[in-house]
Amino acid sequence: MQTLTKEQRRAWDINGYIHLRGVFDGAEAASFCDKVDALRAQPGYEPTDLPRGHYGWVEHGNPDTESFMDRRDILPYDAAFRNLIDRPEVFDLVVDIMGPYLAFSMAQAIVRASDPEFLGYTHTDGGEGMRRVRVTESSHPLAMKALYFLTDVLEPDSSNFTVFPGSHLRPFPELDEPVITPTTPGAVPITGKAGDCILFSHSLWHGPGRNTSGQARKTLLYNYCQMFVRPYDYGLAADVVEHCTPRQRRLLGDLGYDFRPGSYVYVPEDQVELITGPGS
Ligand SMILES: O=C(O)CCC(=O)C(=O)O
Repeated sequence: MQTLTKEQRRAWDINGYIHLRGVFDGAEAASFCDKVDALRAQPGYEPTDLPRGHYGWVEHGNPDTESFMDRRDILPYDAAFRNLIDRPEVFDLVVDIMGPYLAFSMAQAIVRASDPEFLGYTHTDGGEGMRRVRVTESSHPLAMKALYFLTDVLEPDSSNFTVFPGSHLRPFPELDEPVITPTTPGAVPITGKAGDCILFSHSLWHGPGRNTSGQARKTLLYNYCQMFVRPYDYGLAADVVEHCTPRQRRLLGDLGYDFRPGSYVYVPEDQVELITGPGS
């Protein structure tokens, strides 16, 4: 398997994120864009009037492909979404960062519309509990994401994915302190091309910035966690498992045997071989 270069490892350790360029070529990025647009005609999980962080079932999304969309649990919709979970160029690096005892925990497609009213927001991943957990520099993270740009983000104010480098390792303002926003000093609005991928730690403060560019930003987000962490899309991917390779099945929680006490905390004997093997 590939491993991080020295520069990538340094970027991960110090900044909490890595920018991979050209993971998809233009044609593949456009093809993923079409697949994301096609989700709108189908039922699925989107933010509804449920409390923050929860998703409700909708019969279809807004058909305007430039309007906001946040669709979760997207693996069942297309083999290309499924196969992205362990595509070697990125997955190898995820394994180098996370170690082999990992699971796939969330697949999401987001469209950030051009909308002067939306000012963006900044957060860590994993809800209220994980916000208060910061592992050390030399530790594997609890969770991380691969964010794929499907459209170019070449200028500021294009709903740039905005990060606070190094914030994954230090105390950062929490609930009782001023709210961190994409314009707080220290924010870095990332620019990149369709097909780039950003790997980032769950504890990095990050989020979308405002978008007055006239064009929506379209993104895929794939989340990985340590196997003992409960996945976001828990149980929802069961119907895709039958189409998956053994490695993909394992990443989606299929241990090869029924759940027994100790499962997921202690892993199957073939875990390392399966995760680091050829994958097919
Ligand atoms: O890309 C976005 O707009 C939001 C991404 C994000 O904040 C997240 O994945 O938690």
